[in-house]
Amino acid sequence: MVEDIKMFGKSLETVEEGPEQEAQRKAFEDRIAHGEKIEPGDWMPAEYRRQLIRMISQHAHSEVVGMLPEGAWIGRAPSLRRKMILLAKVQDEAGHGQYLYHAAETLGVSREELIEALLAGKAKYSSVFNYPALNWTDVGVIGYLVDFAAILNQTMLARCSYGPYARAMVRISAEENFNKKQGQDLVIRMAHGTLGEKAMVQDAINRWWWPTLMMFGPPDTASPNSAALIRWGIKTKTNDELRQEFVDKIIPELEALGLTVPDPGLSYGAESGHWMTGEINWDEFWRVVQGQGPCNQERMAARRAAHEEGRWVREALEAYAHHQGLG
Ligand code: FAQ
Repeated sequence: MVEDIKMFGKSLETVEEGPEQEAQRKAFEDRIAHGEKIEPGDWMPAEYRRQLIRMISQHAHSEVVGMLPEGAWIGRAPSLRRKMILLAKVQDEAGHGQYLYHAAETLGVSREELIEALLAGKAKYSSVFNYPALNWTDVGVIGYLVDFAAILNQTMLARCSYGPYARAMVRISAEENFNKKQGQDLVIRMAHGTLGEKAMVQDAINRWWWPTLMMFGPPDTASPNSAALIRWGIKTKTNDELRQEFVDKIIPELEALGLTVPDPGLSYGAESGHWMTGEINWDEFWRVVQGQGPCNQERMAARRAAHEEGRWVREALEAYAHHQGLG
């Protein structure tokens, strides 16, 4: 069997699988089955490497693009305290992008290639960040719903079989928990505020509910990558399992605040103990993933502009490194 990984314009690895590779693959899978972490210099199947680069780079891009909807509100935060909290959160997201690009680099791909793929529209980032943050309340709802969804996913990934990704996730999840708390705090205050404030927070939940559910990815029946990811211990839960966990946790919390979700089909299964949602609009999800969401163009334009504006900094750093004999 020939595995030829073509990604970011170059071939990372070409492996002819004979008896020797078969034995390597078996030893590799045994290590994963025994809960050992795979580390950068270790032998790994080309497809394992490809899946990790795909997923970690998408994750990194999501953190960086994810700074945009909330970042737009830093200048309009209603108090100094709220401004400081939001600044710290957005800065955390930049840091998460950094950890993740580093983790991807351990797999033999450069940060420049990854960013180039994003800017060329070849790499994905989370669909949820292609929706607009229309008012201040959205900042709270993004923190509460989107960060909560991200935490559930990242807590699972902290147990993933690839060491650098798992370790990045431990740190990111801890920071993300604080980020969620700022959102939850804002939502609780608004829900207990004036009628106008409560209406605003309900409106924001109505707009972010479905995009948050879509964040977990397509249903298991339409998820081509899940089988390989689960087989190799990269993901340990499926998209639908994590989505269900989120719904079961968040609905009672929202109910306790007197808030609802915009889903007439929502029901509680007394026997299963699970909240069942109505049908998710997967056509909308795929449209957004394919670049036709409300803000895809705006997000990419912002990233391209930031990349251009930062060019002189990168060039200056390179020139300095060269001058010091480091480049
Ligand atoms: N958006 O076969 P599957 C955050 C693509 S971080 C766009 O099921 P997989 C922090 C998928 O890539 C949020 N595309 O894929 C924050 C694949 O396309 P490909 C990001 C999506 O990998 C909070 C195709 O569909 N988190 O929020 C999406 O098994 C607040 C088929 O899908 C991560 O990236 C989507 N939602 O499962 C920042 C976590 N879903 O690559 C600021 C790591 C799927 O074959 C503010 N990633 N696709 O061309 C994962 O856990 C997984 O990759 C999934 C998707 C669960 C996202």
